Amino acid sequence: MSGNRTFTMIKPDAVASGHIGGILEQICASGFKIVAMKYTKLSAEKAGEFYAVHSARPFYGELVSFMSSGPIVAAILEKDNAVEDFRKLIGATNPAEAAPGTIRAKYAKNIGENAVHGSDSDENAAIESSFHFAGTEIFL
Ligand code: IDP
Ligand code: MG
Repeated sequence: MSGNRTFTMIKPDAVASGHIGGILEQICASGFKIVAMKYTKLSAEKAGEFYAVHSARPFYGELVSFMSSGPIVAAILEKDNAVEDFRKLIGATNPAEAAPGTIRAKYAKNIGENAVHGSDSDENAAIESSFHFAGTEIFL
């Protein structure tokens, strides 16, 4: 059975462009409940750790530098089938391929600066949530 939580970040490009409100509005209107949230900034070291799974990819350096370039909003979201439904809501990694109306189609600049993160599995949702939040920062 699939889990009911996922983890997201509004990335530095979307924060800098003033889209925090629009993105959170769309997330909530799509049936997700925010159970944890913070406005924060990743150091290059923390961004590198978060994306360690991509360390062999050619874009890793660029990704780490982008994700530590400015503040982000990190959040844990709750909904039935959260991981899959949220990936649908954000759209494809490359906004040129993202379905119309998805968050990335509306707000992403390009394949790197693509507005939002969404966990790709229940296991990673749990790992990523505990990377950013203590148990005392999660409210049901
Ligand atoms: P996802 O965010 O849709 O799960 P992943 O393949 O897990 O996509 O890649 C993680 C992040 O790395 C992407 O969201 C994007 O910011 C960045 N990224 C992925 N592919 C590229 C690329 O080809 N060039 C630059 N950045 C990329
Ligand atoms: Mg991914």
